[in-house]
Amino acid sequence: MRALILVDLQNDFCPGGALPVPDGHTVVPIANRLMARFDLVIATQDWHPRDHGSFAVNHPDKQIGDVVELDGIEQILWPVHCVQDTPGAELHPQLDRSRIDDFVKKGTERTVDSYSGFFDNGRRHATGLAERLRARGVSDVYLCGLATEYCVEFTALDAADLGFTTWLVRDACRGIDRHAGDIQRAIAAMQAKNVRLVESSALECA
Ligand code: VGL
Ligand code: ZN
Repeated sequence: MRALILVDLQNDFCPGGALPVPDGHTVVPIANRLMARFDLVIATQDWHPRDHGSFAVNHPDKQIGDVVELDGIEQILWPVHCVQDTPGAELHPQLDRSRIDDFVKKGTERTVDSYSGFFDNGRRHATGLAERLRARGVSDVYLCGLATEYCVEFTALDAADLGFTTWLVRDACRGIDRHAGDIQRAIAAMQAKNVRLVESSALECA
């Protein structure tokens, strides 16, 4: 059984949003086509309280891009984004919600960030996604969405670690590349952990 996970296809990660991923919106039509090919589709949403510790504004004298320690974990400071119940946190309006079976909200705890759809960055709390996938008999997890080297990568590495056969739908992901090469490094890191690469075209004609 295969599941498609749509990672953070939210307004704030698309052009015009608070933390835009270059060309992030171009993933949406690909995701819409892919969903028809899967029995189970789950969408993750970054879902932060306004006082979240990953926001630079919540740290005096810190700037966006600075790195701090948050509850003992290294944390990049981001602009305010994906605040709960704001338009920026909504899924992209062109995403076909009717085909999404389930939603996972993450990053809800002020004191820790959660790039992965499975665990917070400290791996202290699980979201319940793994249990939901196992309950449905999922063996293979396919990932698409934003951003390649943060939430997609962390979700992929956890999926592989949890024993799912894990696939990155390469052309259905976009990254930030804060430092040139970040996206390529992320893809290599995923491959090193046995994450397989596939193109959406191969899934659409299968
Ligand atoms: C993300 C940075 C901060 C992501 C979320 O979805 O990749 N990146 N919060
Ligand atoms: Zn976030």
